[in-house]
Amino acid sequence: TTAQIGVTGLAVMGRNLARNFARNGYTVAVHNRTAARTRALVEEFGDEGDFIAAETARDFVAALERPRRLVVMVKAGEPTDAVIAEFAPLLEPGDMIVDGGNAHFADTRRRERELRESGIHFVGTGVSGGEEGALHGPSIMPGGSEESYASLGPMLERIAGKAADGTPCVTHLGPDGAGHFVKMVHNGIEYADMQLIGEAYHLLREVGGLTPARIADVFRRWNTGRLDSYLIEITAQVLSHVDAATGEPFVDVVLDRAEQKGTGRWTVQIALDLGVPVSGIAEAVFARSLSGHADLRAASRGLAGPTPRPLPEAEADAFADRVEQALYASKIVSYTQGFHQIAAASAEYGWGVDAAEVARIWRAGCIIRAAFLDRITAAYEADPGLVSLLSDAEFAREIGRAQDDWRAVVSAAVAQGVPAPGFAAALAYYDGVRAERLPAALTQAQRDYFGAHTYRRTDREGAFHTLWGGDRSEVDA
Ligand code: NBP
Repeated sequence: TTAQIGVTGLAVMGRNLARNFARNGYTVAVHNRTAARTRALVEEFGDEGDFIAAETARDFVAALERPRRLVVMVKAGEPTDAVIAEFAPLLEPGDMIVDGGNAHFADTRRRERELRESGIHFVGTGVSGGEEGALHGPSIMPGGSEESYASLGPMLERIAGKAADGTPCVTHLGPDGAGHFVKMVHNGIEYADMQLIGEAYHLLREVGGLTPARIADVFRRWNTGRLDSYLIEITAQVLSHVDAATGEPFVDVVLDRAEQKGTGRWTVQIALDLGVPVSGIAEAVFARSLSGHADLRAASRGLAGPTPRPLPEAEADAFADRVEQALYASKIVSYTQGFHQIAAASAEYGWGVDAAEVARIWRAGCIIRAAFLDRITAAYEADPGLVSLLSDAEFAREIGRAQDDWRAVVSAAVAQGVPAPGFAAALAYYDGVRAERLPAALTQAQRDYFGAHTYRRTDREGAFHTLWGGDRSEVDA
């Protein structure tokens, strides 16, 4: 027998992805650098489907039907290059290497280019949803050639998560690094979503005066409305959990230092290179960073500031409603920024990424899955050339209705000394993009003053320079 697909790298993600393929009726060749993992998979889960265990790279490749489809699920970075170096010499033109790890899209572009010479399709593929998603149906974000998708697409559609309307959460996003880029921005948006939820919780607690259990109820209520999403749902679960050892709310016994693996940071680094303002994602990355600086925080703890005074009990519900508005409006801004970044990269690299499709495949299987994504798909389907999500009439109307409460919540945060960088940055972005005039005029004039960087005028074409050190007359630049 031959396998229709092979998976090498059988840690949590690869193992569950292999099981997912097998449970969907495919014969799956499995391989891992350390053969014990391969044997363990077949021993534990062999009855779930047809596996072919391969101990060597040669046996693994020999087990695959042609053209070969080989999924690599190893630690991103050097291990991926090591695995490619090991397998590429054993492959033939037309074969496909699917990298399902969290690779940097620039690495994916390089690997795709290098392998293209030997006729091997390198398919950088984002996989979201963690280990549960990998097993039960992840959101899958493949890049690579059209030809590779023609071969892989039907299999990926079988194993992908399914949205409420039954459509699989996978699509061909574009050539080379498009899939890994979209996965990276997905993770950046995930950082922003989590930060905004964190700020909502913090404000409900410090300003609203609510207990974690009461806040869990608020999130549960929100989850029945327009904020309906996986992250809101798990937030309610976490907030209602009580620590067995101490009897305290679980959230109070967890050390308040958030870690990160790097995709959020990449999103911001690349946004800086592309010149796209992703301030919400950036604030989320920096907020995690700040939380981790124990010495800085210890040294700053005595600094002056207001002590939050919780609102009277009778006002708590109304405050929670305002926080919902602030959270929703800020969330629209994060997605606006993330989709801007995808559009900018798509233009830069000629990917042709379809924004409506991106929102569509994030509706199930992944961490940011949310009812809200249907709305984004609808917005881009109605106008594929939409410059900004904020210019969609529906979103503009909703954010317009939210803005008074949004401002009130940011004001309360500032007045009471509760940090809300995500809410505040999102509001500043909103006010920035809608402003008739920005102080950038002054910035540009300063640049002309100290560096003769020139400026353009509002009243006529051309570039100009003022002789600041001389008679201050204006000259054509
Ligand atoms: P890890 O990222 O922990 O990687 C472990 C796997 O890499 C093992 O199979 C290991 O083999 C293999 N490996 C390493 Br390390 N170095 C190797 C080398 N030089 N040659 C061959 N194999 C090597 O596994 P994971 O958490 O399952 O994640 C797999 C990929 O999926 C990563 O890129 C990750 O970023 C991505 N991802 C993870 C999640 C998640 O929730 N965990 C979600 C989405 C994407 P060994 O057994 O011989 O040591």
